[in-house]
Amino acid sequence: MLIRRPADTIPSEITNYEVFRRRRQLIKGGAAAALGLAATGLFALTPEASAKLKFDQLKKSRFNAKESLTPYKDVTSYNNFYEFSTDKEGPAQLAEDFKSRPWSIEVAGEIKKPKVYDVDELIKRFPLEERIYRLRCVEAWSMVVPWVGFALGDFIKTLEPNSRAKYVEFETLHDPKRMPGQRRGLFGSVLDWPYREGLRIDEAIHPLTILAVGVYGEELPGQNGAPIRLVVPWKYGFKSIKSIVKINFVEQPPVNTWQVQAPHEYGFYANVNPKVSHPRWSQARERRIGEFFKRPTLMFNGYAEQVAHLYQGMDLSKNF
Ligand SMILES: Nc1nc2c(c(=O)[nH]1)N[C@H]1C(S)=C(S)[C@@H](COP(=O)(O)O)O[C@H]1N2
Ligand SMILES: [Mo]
Repeated sequence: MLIRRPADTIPSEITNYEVFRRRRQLIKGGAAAALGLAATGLFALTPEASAKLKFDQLKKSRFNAKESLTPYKDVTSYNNFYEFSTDKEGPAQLAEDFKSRPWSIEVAGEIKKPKVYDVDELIKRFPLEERIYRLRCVEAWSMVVPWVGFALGDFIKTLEPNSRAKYVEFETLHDPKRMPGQRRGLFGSVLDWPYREGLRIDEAIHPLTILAVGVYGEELPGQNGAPIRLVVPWKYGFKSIKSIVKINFVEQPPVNTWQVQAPHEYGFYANVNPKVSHPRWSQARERRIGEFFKRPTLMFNGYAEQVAHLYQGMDLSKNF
């Protein structure tokens, strides 16, 4: 398979991610001041040592949405993350102390060299970009989020998928000790864990599809899917799986968690489509968080120009 590097990625560019990591370890360990390292000028310590670490030198993307950003407060306190809680405010509270290091990601299946990656080893290989995307939840609310991440396609290219790699399957961490929403309750489990998602390989390598590691220039908070999550902006939010531990290249279409849960309501494609209603509500309009009046939902969430060709000839009401 021939996978070309998207035109907006400059290969010579390297991230300052290693500097970032070193700084993070020092701050987290509280060692910087004690060792007097701040004076070396290698890094700058923020006054609040507990603050999230910041990425800098981010590349701007040609895909950035030109709309007002949803405030940081809303992006990080109005969440869907059933591993922690089924209400919107729960994840921010319950994921506050979520430990996202050390973290490994198993990459397996129809590729040349299956391998287990340390998340930081992975992140430092790619130039990080800011990607300002609309996020449209299937529940008919939306946000505009400035993610930090890199194109999934750039990573996939290095893995050398073979001709049987037709789909990519993703899995979230399954660890009920760290994710209270995964513990069994009186009525059993909320979802069939681990949370799973999948993309067709051409969707996975599309330049809009990213692995996000940050938001608002800072590392991802637990509730947004630390340390690494998928973002597919033309699909309903549930496709953008959080806290990924496994990426698997397969020949057969994978089943995703919400499809298993309610097959007549949630399909594999989940492309944002104002003309195809959810069985229980219309998808024609949405509530942008922070706005009073509803706004019309755009075909493919406003990314039709970039992605419509992927679905040419398909009946999108059947392939919902
Ligand atoms: N593992 C996992 N990933 C998930 C979810 C989840 O419950 N578990 N919720 C999804 C849904 S429905 C949405 S709308 C987005 C929300 O992402 P955000 O909370 O970062 O805005 O995450 C998606 N990814
Ligand atoms: Mo969602």
